[in-house]
Parts: sequence; C-alpha cells; structure tokens
Amino acid sequence: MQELQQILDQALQQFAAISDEAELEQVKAKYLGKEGSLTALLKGLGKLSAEERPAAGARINQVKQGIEAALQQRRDALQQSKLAQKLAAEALDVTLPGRGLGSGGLHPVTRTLERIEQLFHSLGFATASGPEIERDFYNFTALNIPENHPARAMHDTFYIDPQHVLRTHTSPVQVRYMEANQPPLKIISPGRVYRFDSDATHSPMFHQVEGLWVDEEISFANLKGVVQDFLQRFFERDDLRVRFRPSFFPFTEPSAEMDMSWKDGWLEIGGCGMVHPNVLKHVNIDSEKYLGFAFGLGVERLAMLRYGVSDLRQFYESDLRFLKQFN
Ligand code: 2NM
Repeated sequence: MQELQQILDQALQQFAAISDEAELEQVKAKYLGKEGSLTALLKGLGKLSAEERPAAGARINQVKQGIEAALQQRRDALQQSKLAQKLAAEALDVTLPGRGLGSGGLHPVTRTLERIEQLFHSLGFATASGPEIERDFYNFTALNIPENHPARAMHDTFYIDPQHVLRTHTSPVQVRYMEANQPPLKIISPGRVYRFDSDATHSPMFHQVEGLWVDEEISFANLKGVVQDFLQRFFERDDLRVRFRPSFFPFTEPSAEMDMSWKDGWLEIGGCGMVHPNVLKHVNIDSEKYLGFAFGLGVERLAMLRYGVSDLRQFYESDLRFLKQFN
C-alpha cells in the first residue's frame, strides 16, 4: 500500500506540471484508463483474501477519488487561465476618447448668400422666398413677358408641364410679395433658379438675389446708391464704383445693365430698372402713386469674384479639396 501513496503523489505532481488540456486527458489514462496503474490494482483485488479485500478496495477507491478530484481541479485551473488569457488579449479600453465626426463647413455659395442677406438687412431690406416650381403666370406673364418671348423657349426653361416651370429667376417671389402686401415694400429674394444652360460660366442651377423697393418716391438714384453701397461693403472696397448702361428687360422701364469697377476695367454684375407699370398692374399696385426699382445679381458671380474662383462648375463638383478652402 506504500505503492498507492506513490501513485497518488506522482499523479498530483504530473497533473500540476501540465499546462495543456489535451495532454492532461492523455496522462489521466495512465492512472484511470484500461491499462492504468490504478485499474491494475483494482483488478488485483481478486487475488486477495476475503478479509483483506474490503479495506484494500476502500483505499484504492480513496486514491482513485483523490486522483479524479485533482484531475478536475487541474482542468478547471487550465480553463480559467485560458479564459483569462483570452480576456486579456481582447481587452478594450472603454475610456479611450471617441474618434469624433470632424467639423463640417458651409458651402462658399451659402456663405456668400448669408453675407449678401446680412448686408441688405442692414440697409432695411427684408428677405422673401417662394416656390422653385413656379406657375407660368408668376414666372412670365405677371412680369410682362409675352407668350412668344424667347425666355419662354424650351432651350432656356425647364418645363414641369405646360403651366409649371422651374423658376428661371426669383422675380416671381417679388410678384407674389407685391400681390400679398401693400407698399412701401423693401425686399430681397435670394434663391435657386434654373436654366437649360451649362458651361464654364453657366450652371443649370444657380443662385440669384433680386432686390425690390416700392414706395411713393423711389428713383434710379436710390437704386444706384443701394447697389453701390452693397457692392462696396461686399467687396470691402470704399473706392468701388458702379456704372449703369442702358438695356432692356420686359419687366422694367427704363432698364440698365450694372457694371462695377474691377482692377483696371469694368465687370458686368447684374441688371436693374424701374418696375414696369404693367407688372404693377398685375399685382394691383397703383402705378400713378407708386414707383419701384428692381435689380438682379448672380450669387455665383459674386462668390467667384470675392474668392478668386475661375470656373463656376467647381462650386458643384463636391470636391472637398476645393470646398475646404473656404472654411
Ligand atoms: C433683373 C433685372 C431687372 C426684377 C424685376 C422684378 C419685379 F418683380 F419687381 F418686377 N424683380 N426683379 C429685375 C429687373 C431683375 O435681373 C437681372
């Protein structure tokens, strides 16, 4: 029975030295398997006398239980350390700061629109807006643009159906405003407009800001003063000058093209005029009592000049390398 104690000691020692689960199961067979040393002892019980047998059997079983307990303990320990290793390898630092979303910025045309609005608001103009899908009446007829006028032609205007267009200017906003309000009226109408046209200086969608001031004594002089004051402040140049050249628009009479001084010459910047009596008639404003001036400016044009952009299409290509320069 000296032998039993030796077997137990050896088993415990061997189990403790093993750090691999599969190896542990193999070594188990050495003691408890068919050819195992304990199994051999149990088989040997038959050779003992009936008196000796119970005590010897009990002691062998005790050792067997001891080995099984040690085996289970070692299994648990190995599994524990395997789990601990896995947890350590997959550890997450939940206290790390987030990556963040990066900060966005406003589109250069949006920034320009905001600047334009701010300057006109300081001159007492309110902002008016209206639909981009517009009725033929507001986009053309009310503006004294007759049925056969070239501006109505398919090659200029996006038609939704025979009665509806994508507005080709923001003047219909001003018609709607004049229809709904009594003078004095002092508004700008910034927004998107659409024309069937596309090259380095034309985009099928672009932005306009139109201005309108209707009151009892409004003159061309007021118009020139407002436009010059706006442009001087927009470009931050007190010496900027404005020049009017005679022109024609169906909705104004007289009409003029507006130029501003730029470097050594002049640049065309928009159109303007005194609101045509026919337009005032369409919105029930007494043209004997009231006068109004109106003007239209291209927002992309202003943005290109202010930021030094040479190709208008760059505004609409969504190239972040371009857009990031303005923020
Ligand atoms: C321009 C040029 C000249 C204009 C006219 C009107 C309205 F509705 F009052 F008649 N709004 N805008 C106008 C006049 C627009 O853009 C080049």
